[in-house]
Amino acid sequence: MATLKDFRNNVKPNWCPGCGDFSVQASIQRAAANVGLEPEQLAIVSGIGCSGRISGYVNCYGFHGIHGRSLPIAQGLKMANRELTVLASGGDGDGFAIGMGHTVHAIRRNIDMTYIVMDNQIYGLTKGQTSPRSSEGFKTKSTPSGSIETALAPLEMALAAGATFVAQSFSSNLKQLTHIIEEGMKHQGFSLINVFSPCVTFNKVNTYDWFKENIIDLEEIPDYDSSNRVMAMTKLMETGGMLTGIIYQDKVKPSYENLVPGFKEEGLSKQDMKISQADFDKLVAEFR
Ligand SMILES: Cc1ncc(C[n+]2csc(CCOP(=O)(O)OP(=O)(O)O)c2C)c(N)n1
Ligand code: SF4
Repeated sequence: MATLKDFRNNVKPNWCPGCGDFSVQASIQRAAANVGLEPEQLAIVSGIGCSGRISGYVNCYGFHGIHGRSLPIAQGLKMANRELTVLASGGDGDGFAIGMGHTVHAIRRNIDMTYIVMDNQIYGLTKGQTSPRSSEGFKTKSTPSGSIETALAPLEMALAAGATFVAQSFSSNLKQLTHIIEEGMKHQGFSLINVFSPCVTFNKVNTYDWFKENIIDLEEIPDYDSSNRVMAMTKLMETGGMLTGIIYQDKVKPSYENLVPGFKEEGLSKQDMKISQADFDKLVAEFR
């Protein structure tokens, strides 16, 4: 059985020292080993951004896509081979700005995969512009007088779009993050995991200390019921979206692929895809 070591490769991440993305990488590797995967059973598809590099830093199948497009690729991959455990990942810019259309529809489509957003509330790779997650008043080179736009509330957005698994964690909490990724991998449907993953180089406001002061863990909320969508929405709104933990999970709704009639359990690579001459001729005849 594979261990954590088997999910490590010899590529040295070029993230800045202290970047939150290191912990996300470590948590994915731990979670994959803990749920009993082998490297060849896992695929990570990423977008563009500092966070997007993660697909090259884990020993498994990796696909570094284009900006905002990790989800179409990941969904295609899962539909082509449902035996694979598929992770999509990227930054808040990748998923909530250019890729937002894909994010909303992937959530409501509910294909069985896990989407990890490394949310640093800024564009890191392009050297620090305002993102849809930046707070009002946030000053960067692109908003020198402070952002006048409302920050996106991704988890409320996900609930409204019909998400079946909504969770949030923090890079500093490796234990919780690993557990949530494991649960996301095990969930039968689309799981969204937003991770507060500080950019130590360009975001001097939403720092590790800032998150520590502002995060509210679900364990602090008495009688919280993660199967109650209305409670999830209410608590998120009451806490300004700063909740961490598994905020909502619908364990009943079948995933997309389980609703497709005749969709084969076995990956395409293992199926006999040959078509007989008779069937081929019949098909061609339909277009005459
Ligand atoms: C189509 C397209 N538009 C813009 C860019 C430039 N670009 C690259 S990464 C990025 C944003 C990075 O921010 P985020 O997705 O939050 O990831 P981070 O670097 O913070 O991890 C942008 C705008 C691009 N590569 N492709
Ligand atoms: S610029 Fe920010 S997000 Fe990018 S590697 Fe450095 S700390 Fe991480």
